[in-house]
Amino acid sequence: MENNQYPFVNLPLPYDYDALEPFIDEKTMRLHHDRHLQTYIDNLNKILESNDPSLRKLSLERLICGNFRIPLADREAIKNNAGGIYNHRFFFCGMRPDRTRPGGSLKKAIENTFGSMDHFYIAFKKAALSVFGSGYAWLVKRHGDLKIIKTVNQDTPLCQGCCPIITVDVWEHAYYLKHYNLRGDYIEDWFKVIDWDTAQLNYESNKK
Ligand code: MN3
Repeated sequence: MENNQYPFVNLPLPYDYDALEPFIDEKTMRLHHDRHLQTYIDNLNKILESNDPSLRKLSLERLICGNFRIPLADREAIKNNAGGIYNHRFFFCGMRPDRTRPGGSLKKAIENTFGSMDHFYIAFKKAALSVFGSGYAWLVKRHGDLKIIKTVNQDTPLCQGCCPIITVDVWEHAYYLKHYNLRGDYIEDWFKVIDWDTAQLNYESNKK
């Protein structure tokens, strides 16, 4: 991942703000990327600036999963803000406007694990709907097996030995302007902008 160390910067989206219309609206994408993600970046930089300089050499993953050099008092804030950066980048880069289709070894693995693509979508939607409060639903690979998991707030699957493949942000700020309280409708729309090519690369690169 680019820009994996202090100073963290807000990398531009790999598509225009309005590119995911009509599924994800432009205003949501602007606020989500330019304000929500920016805040995590600013907060993390600020915490690192006021800490031991050696922390500035740690990768985003190390900051999330912990390191003996991180002072106890800052551990939670560092984990949350670094997680906010990691999760948002992963989520934004996992979508694209020109519709891709599941294929290759990932599609086969999904069909083997869940029975069919349709069964996978049903199970994924159910998991994403059942995230209580704010968090994410993920398709991950763990010990070679595919699994759908949920994380709360800005926790990530990284420290649980999981390799993330796709994720959906189900914090209300990700959908409220367009879908109001209808998280299920948002998830259905998000299905249409999943970047399955990137998902396949994630699946292959994480192969153990
Ligand atoms: Mn978000």
